[in-house]
Amino acid sequence: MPKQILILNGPNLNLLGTRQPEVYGSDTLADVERDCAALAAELGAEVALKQSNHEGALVEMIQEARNTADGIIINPAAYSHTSVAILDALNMFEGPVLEVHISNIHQRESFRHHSFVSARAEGVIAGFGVEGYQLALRRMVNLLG
Ligand code: CA2
Repeated sequence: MPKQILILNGPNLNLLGTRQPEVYGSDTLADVERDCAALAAELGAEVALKQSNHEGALVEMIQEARNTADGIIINPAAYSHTSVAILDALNMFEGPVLEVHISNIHQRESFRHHSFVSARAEGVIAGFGVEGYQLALRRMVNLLG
């Protein structure tokens, strides 16, 4: 049975590729989903990509993942910097968690330098553009063995 990997995205990432291309590039979330699905197939895994603008919905998706996913790759977007609820939900997930940021959050405003989720994540990728999702996916497949 192929390993199941959830790629979870937080608020405003549904608009990826439509604004601020100098910060986030021009790929859309649908492009990310297509590229990750293709890479997952090469690596013998399966991905499901989800996005929500709502903190509680993201918490519920993480809770559901306890029964449906072996690992989670998450870009919590702005909730990275504010959400103890998402951190708590991830702490109740037993598999590996990897955190992705498209931009280099450490090069930006100081309020973006801290992420609550990083305390839970096995690894963090920031500043590699949307390529970060693919790098995280390769790492996740290795972690899942
Ligand atoms: O760099 C990242 O991936 C972020 O998680 C993106 C968040 C930001 O709040 C974090 O500090 C860093 C913002 C997501 C906004 O998504 C859009 C991207 C392009 C166009 C419109 C929205």
